[in-house]
Amino acid sequence: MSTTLRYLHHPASQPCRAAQQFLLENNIPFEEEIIDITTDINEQPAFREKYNPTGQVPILVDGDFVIWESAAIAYYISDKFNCPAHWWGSNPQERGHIQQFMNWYAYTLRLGGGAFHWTIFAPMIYGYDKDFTAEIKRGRFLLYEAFDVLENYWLKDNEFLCGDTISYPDIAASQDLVSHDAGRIIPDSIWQSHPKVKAWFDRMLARPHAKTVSTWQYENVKKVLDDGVKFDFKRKTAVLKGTEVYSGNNHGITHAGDDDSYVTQHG
Ligand SMILES: N[C@@H](CCC(=O)N[C@@H](CS)C(=O)NCC(=O)O)C(=O)O
Repeated sequence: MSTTLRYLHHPASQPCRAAQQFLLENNIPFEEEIIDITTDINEQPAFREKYNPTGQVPILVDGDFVIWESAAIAYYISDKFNCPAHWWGSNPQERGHIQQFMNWYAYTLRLGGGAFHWTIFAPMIYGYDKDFTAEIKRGRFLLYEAFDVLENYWLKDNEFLCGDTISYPDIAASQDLVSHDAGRIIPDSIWQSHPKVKAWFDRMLARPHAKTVSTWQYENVKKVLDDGVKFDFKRKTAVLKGTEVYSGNNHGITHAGDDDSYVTQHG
């Protein structure tokens, strides 16, 4: 008996858009369920127990099987539905290179996402009276450093990040840049000094499914920047924990990590 895949996600989220693009690129049927992460729905114990102890999206539900982490979702789909080998590599070198990218990316380009988070969403969550200059600066530093490595290593001799055919890293990384592009985080000077990254990003954005999953982000972030629209964040905790590069100034915000009782209790 086949079950319908359920995909729990939010379009403001880079990893959600990436795994969704992967599902669409491979014509995998699924039902989508938007989890509104501006509320605290995903912080509820029942949600965490049922789907993901971290409360994060995306999440894929396949019958009784639940899997979270965007890259793991794409890998599972690829394996289960025999997707073309170019997505995750067809020989040891290709597979190794793809894993190399995903590991590099998680601690560099992905963390640079903080530049977007602290510029666009953080004021709505924590207050417009707070100055996030230091966090934004740190995020931009990580982002621009990652641009250098993309330009001079990953895209040095090939059209796509891990070779001359598209692989999952291309989707993951280009969806990071979608957030920055929508948020106007990347100055013209950075695009101009990284022409290979620019050409690759334009190529990725031209894919029909890249547009499908990115439209919400471009339209809504434009409303924030041009019309001063503010989302009604009901939560007062992080939305993008993985990309919250921290400046050391807590602005009077209570972060779970600032409460040392856990460490004190557990030694
Ligand atoms: N490494 C995870 C990151 C997932 C993630 O950061 N999700 C964020 C949105 S971008 C989220 O669900 N935030 C809500 C929360 O942390 O409560 C992945 O690739 O799936």
